[in-house]
Amino acid sequence: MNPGAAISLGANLGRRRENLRKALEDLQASGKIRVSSVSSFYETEPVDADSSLWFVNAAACLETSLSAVELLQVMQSLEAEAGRVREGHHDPRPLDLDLLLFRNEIITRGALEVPHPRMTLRRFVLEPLAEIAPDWVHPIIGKSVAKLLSDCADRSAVRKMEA
Ligand code: PH2
Ligand code: MG
Ligand code: MG
Repeated sequence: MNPGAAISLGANLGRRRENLRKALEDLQASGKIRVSSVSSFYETEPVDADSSLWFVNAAACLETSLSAVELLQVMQSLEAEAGRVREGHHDPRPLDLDLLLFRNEIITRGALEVPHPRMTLRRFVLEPLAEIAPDWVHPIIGKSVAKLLSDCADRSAVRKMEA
C-alpha cells in the first residue's frame, strides 16, 4: 500500500540546505507528523522560474493523522516562518514545501490539488522521490514513481549533493 504522504522540499534563496533541514525538524516537532524517510539533497537547475538561482531539492515521506488540508496548513506556516513572501509565482524562495501525494487520494479542494499536477513533469521532484518511494503508484496515471521518472522528458540538471 502507498504510505501516508509524500512532499517535495525546495529552496533557492538563503541557506538552502539548512532551510530544508530545519523544515524537516519542524514538521517532526509539530507532534502530529512523523518524517519516515528523507531523500538525498540535490542541486537542481531552475525550471520555469524567472530566477537563475539554482535550487536545493529533496523529497520526504511522512506519516500523519492530519488531513491533507491540515498538513498543507502546517507546511504553509513553515514556509511563512522561513521568510517566504507569497508574491510572484516564480520568485526566489527560502523554502517551498509541496504536497505531492496523499495516500491513494485524488483531491481538488480550492488551492489544494493532489497528486501535485506538475510532479510528473519535473525531474527535480521525481528523482528525489524515486530514491525513497520508487513503488508508490500515482493514483490517476497508474504508474509507479520509478516509471514516471524513466518516462520523464524533463532534461534539466539534477545533481546529487555530497552528504
Ligand atoms: N520550483 C518551482 C519552479 N522551478 N525549479 C527547480 N529546480 N526546483 C524547484 O523546486 C522549483 C523550480 C516552483 O515551485
Ligand atoms: Mg513548488
Ligand atoms: Mg509550493
